Amino acid sequence: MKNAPLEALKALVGPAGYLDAGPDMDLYLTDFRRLHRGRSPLVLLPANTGQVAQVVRICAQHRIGIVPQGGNTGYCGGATPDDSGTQVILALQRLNRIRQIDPLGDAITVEAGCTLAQVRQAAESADRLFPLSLGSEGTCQIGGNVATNAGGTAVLRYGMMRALVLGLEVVLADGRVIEGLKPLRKDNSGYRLHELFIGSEGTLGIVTAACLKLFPRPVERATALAAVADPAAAVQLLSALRTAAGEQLSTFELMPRLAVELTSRHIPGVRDPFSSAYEWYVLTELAASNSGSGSGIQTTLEEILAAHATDAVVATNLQQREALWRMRETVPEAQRHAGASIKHDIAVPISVIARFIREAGDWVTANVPDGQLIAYGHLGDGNLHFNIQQRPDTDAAQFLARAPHIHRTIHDLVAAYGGTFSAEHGIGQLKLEDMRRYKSPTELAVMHAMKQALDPQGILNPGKVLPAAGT
Ligand code: FAD
Ligand code: 2HG
Ligand code: ZN
Repeated sequence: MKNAPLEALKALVGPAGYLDAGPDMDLYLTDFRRLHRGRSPLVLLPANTGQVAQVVRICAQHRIGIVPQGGNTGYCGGATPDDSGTQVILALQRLNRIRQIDPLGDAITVEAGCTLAQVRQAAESADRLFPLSLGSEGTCQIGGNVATNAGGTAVLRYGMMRALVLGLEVVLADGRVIEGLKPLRKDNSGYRLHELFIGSEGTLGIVTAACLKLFPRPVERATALAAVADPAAAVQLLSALRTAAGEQLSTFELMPRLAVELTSRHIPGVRDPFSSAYEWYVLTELAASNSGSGSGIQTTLEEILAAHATDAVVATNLQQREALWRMRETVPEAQRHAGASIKHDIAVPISVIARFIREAGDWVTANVPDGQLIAYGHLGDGNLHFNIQQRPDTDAAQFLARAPHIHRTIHDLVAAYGGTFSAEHGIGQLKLEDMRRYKSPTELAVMHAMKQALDPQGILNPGKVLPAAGT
């Protein structure tokens, strides 16, 4: 027998607007990391905000759970339905128009299903920069970037996605729409409502469009791969670069030797640019937006590296710069080629990060003989991907079976250092236990109150972000 609400949803979006069977549907049911798999009777592909609002209204009427999905590159299973087979997936990919570019006001208004690469390209065609920079930019979508408050490799200078949003258009859980796309730099007229939805992972509202900040395009860049003795030396280098270059310092990414080895082995075109092997490396970049200012960023970079790095390769042309960036951006891909990985997306205060890496690294060496530490990432933001890579010729299933114990130990240590168990990837369905363990009862109670106020029936991305109350 046909299910009347599902038939109403299909009639609403039309034949081009849904999938209810076939291999294409499978892509929506599993996350990028293949950690989660769910079931769903229907993937909805609405064509515009009006259709999204009507879909939500029908779902609200029948208490049908809705799982918003963007590019499905998220790391925590936030866009994957549960296995009840009752939740519908709401994919935003057809809302993919650039609505407006305002180079004079440095703002761009885009629909949620635009890919990040599309938005960066649109900004560039107006001689502006949209600075969010993620390895997944060709696939992830602006709605997903907003919903996860994405970070990446330019946070040091431009902030996370939250800092780049001027306003949002959001469909609420009852189908009403907040039309908040004003490109205002200042607006203290009551609560900044759009802020609520940034980082809420689809649990408070569905983002259908965003008004984003643009910046002048850098006209000069100086990029280097530096070798340093250890993470403490990397932090000293960071401090020296900040002092010398101020806000021109836009990237500071740490990589261990294993990252260089894995990318050189598994990624075509990547090679170690040094003739000697070093223990630790930093990819760093200074960028100047005003040519002829006498900024001399290349000279600044070379001088600081001469004083603070063991060795360094400074890119002298675009091709060399791209090769250095490729090494950093393909570390996750190289990790996949090399086998199983137990990942942590943590942040601790920069002043203690070197001590943290030593203590947590010693624990890994002593307790995970079949794993190798590959701690890399956004050192300039105090954010590390403290990952443990399965050693060659070991058993993946045995290695992964110990993941819960390893996560617990590392996250407890992070908490002792005053840090967080989720710096940029969010919570999704992966880190609900951590929410319960590390968030205070007061923090959780306020989050539940916000959820209750905005989605009293609990139909928006059920089972994500918030651990069930009282469990
Ligand atoms: P999805 O995975 O589709 O969804 C993520 C969450 O957002 C889900 O909870 C979903 O329900 C919700 N959501 C999606 N769209 C909407 C919407 N329109 N309205 C409401 N909720 C919505 N992340 C970083 O922060 N920094 C990095 O450096 C980084 N690098 C990456 C590199 C690679 C190679 C890969 C594969 C991923 C990387 N990521 C990184 C993770 C991921 O790309 C980001 O979290 C990204 O913001 C997710 O966007 P998406 O469109 O794929 O969202
Ligand atoms: C990155 O910074 C991403 O490359 C992915 O956030 C990190 O795979 C990871 O652990
Ligand atoms: Zn990252």
